[in-house]
Amino acid sequence: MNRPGGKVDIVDFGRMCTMGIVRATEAAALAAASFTGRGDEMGGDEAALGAMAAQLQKLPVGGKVIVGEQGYSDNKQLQAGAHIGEGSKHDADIALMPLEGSSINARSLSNALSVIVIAQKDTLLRVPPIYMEKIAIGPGFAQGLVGLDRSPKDNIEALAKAKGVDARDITVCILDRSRHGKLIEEVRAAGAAIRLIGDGDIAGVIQTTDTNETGIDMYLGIGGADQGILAAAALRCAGGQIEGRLLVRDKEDQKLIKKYEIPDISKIYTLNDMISGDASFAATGVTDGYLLDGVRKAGSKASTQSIVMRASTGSVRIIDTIHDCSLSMS
Ligand code: VTB
Repeated sequence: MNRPGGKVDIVDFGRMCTMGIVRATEAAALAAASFTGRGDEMGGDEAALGAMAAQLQKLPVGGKVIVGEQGYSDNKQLQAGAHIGEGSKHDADIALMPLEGSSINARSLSNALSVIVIAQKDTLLRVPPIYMEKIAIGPGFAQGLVGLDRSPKDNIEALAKAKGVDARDITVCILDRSRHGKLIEEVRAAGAAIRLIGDGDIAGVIQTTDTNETGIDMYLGIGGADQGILAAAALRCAGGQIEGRLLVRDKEDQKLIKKYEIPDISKIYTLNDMISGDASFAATGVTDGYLLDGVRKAGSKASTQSIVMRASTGSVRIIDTIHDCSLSMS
């Protein structure tokens, strides 16, 4: 941060903070892993939050949390609006989820992750903690090939045509929720297969970027708005398209829409609306998933697997780390 002019430019913060954000997702994943399979969602959340916060205080820039913890914890260090890092100014925007998929982790199911995004200042969309309808596909397709203004059938057919396959060859990832009953019927009627997931729509969206490996072509459905921003940041780095539309269900949601000064609730947000500049995205597996292996522990040693991607350079690193848990993390 002590550079001439005192400014952190786009390239700088990515280079400076790549390992810093991975250390923070690793620490959160290791802490959350102590609660894997123990039926204690809150315990996992709190442990991950504390561990991530401690690491993020050491980030060599000043970051403002734009998408953060939603206030259920007494630990306010990573709430939206909080300042993190060593720099005193607001150099970068931060979005984070110390434990995405706390119920997955509590039940020891797949795809629980710890996630952080560091983005250029004032480039992340601030969204209320409500639901967001989402559609996402991976890279290599014409912009606007699919969209929330079209039916699932139209979107599936458009993607199948662009891939030169039949609609039957398309697999759509959807959160397993009763609210998706009609969507599931429509997708099946269109001929596509569905992979239902219990939680973890950030991982679901990222899986569209590597269809050969994951078997997932498209992500559809309603999940958290915060997860939408983090998923958009992942696609900013890995390539791909996402659209999101906020969903107001009741008066509480309406109050939040006012509080967050959202002018048009029907607006369809594109990837650029959700994240308009450079970003780095880091995630560490807590439990095993399509994307990453989960934490493994053996005696005083533990291993983690992380992915860190930079939009400005297109680099994608998979980092396998051995941790000696008898020594404190620093
Ligand atoms: C999704 C899922 C998350 O919240 O965003 C979901 O990806 C949405 O809320 O892992 P509901 O659980 O109410 O459907 C999570 O499950 C995190 O809580």
